[in-house]
Amino acid sequence: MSNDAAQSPGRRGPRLDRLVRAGTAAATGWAAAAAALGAGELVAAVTGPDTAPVIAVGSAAIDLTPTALKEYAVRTFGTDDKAVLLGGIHLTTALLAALAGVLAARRPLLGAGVFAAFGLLGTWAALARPAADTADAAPALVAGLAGALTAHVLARILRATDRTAATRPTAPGEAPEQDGRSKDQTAGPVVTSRRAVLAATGGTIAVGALAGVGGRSLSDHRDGTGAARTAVHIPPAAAPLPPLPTTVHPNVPGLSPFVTSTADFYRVDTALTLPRIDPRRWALHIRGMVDRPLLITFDELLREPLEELDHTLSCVSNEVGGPYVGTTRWLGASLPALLLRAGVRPGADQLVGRSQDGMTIGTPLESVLDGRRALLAVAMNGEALPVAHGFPCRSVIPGFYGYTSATKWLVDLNVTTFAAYDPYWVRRGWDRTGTVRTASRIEVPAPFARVPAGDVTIAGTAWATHRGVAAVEVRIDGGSWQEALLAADAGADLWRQWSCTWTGATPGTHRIEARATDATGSVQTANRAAPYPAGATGWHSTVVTVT
Ligand SMILES: Nc1nc2c(c(=O)[nH]1)N[C@H]1C(S)=C(S)[C@@H](COP(=O)(O)O)O[C@H]1N2
Ligand SMILES: [Mo]
Repeated sequence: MSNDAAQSPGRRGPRLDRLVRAGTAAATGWAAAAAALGAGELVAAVTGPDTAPVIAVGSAAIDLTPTALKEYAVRTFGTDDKAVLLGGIHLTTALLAALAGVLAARRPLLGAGVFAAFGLLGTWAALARPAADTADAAPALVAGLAGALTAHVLARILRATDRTAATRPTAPGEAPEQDGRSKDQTAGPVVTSRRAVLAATGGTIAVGALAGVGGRSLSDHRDGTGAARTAVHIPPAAAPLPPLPTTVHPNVPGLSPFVTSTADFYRVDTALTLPRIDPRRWALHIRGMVDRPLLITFDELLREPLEELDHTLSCVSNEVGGPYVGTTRWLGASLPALLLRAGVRPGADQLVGRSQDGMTIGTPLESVLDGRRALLAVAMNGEALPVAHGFPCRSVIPGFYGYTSATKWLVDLNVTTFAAYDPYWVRRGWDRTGTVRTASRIEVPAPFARVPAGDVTIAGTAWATHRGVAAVEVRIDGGSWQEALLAADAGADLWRQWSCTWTGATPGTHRIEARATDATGSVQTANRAAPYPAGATGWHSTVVTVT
């Protein structure tokens, strides 16, 4: 090597040069990832949005996540848990893609291999979905191929540039012409080809992003669920319920409304992309231990006499005092009536609902058939179910948490036994019955509120779904219990709101506690238990400052 070559392009050159080169290599990795994800989205426009590689991997991650971590995620991120998961997957992808790019710059085949391997991982994830078919493998396979190819090509361009940079100054014949006195001239062609690499990289990223966005909007466009939902005409109930009396709600500012608006209704599920179901193609199987298996289309379901049910749905993952609970007027066909028509055979003790995306939810059959009103619901609050809440049909069975009763996007009902089948959450260690535990929540004053001394209004909501709430008591700073005033009782399947006056509140920090008694006479336990495995227990408490 000539002296010029060793020195060029300057003393701190080699290190800076290596850094720039690594950065460029990392960028080629990102370009390959963009190409891969873009290609995956394009193919997913045909095979369905939930088969796109990131979504498929995310869904597999949700199913594989240990229960403790899932609980932590729900507790920490609430309804944002999915956004956090997707963010994490994208960040990990970006890091790994950068590493793969750097690797590819040394060994193009190895770098390409990393993308191929991730393509296979995505393929496995897509096929591992409970409702997967073979075509679902396509997006990740194509993504892996696109990523590997792009990584390989870009790495070779990068290496070609390196060779130009390394060889040009040492070429004996060229050195005087190219080099002359100026090092800038040496750098000239090198910089130009670096630019070529960057242009190729940037171009690929742009094309990948375009393909991704295009693929997404294509699948949104292809999906007619929104229009189909708007077109659905839900008939009225055969015997409509009277409106709820206004006396169910104590008129206390800050207290949640008695009926939860659909927009405010909590959403909990494992679906990274919402299942899109065309009601014209939807049908529900009722099968298993029955004399006459049924297959019911959506039109047939709507021709059943529809019933209304005022009901408070709650989630087993709700912490004491938490937000995952809501009250709505459901409308749907009678679930017990359809089960009787199918003819349940003796010995069956579990009813397992399965959703279009493969979720399974099991309910004690005896409870479904004990005379309580239970629905195959098609509407809430007077409108067709929103897609997020199970359109076109979900089950609603009072008395149980959502995870053992309220299958959204329901397509199959299997009459079976507890011995024969463990549904999704039971396989993860959750209680197989999922009876709603008695709960009371202090809503007014808000936690850490500052309130003026004197008489302070306390109000909240209590529920013991299907048993009903008989009493709520409140105490201050561990003193004696004071009975709260219960608002009107609208039925055992509904929560009950309450209020009371704390007279003579004195300045300082105080703790308010509340406990409910259900209609069986059982007082809510003080023992604090976490949601896992059968629902949180313990009294809700709020700390306020009286000024
Ligand atoms: N298909 C499907 N149905 C599901 C779930 C789910 O993950 N997938 N989650 C269940 C749980 S845990 C609850 S609490 C309720 C929540 O219903 P919502 O989102 O309409 O409030 O849906 C239940 N039904
Ligand atoms: Mo839940």
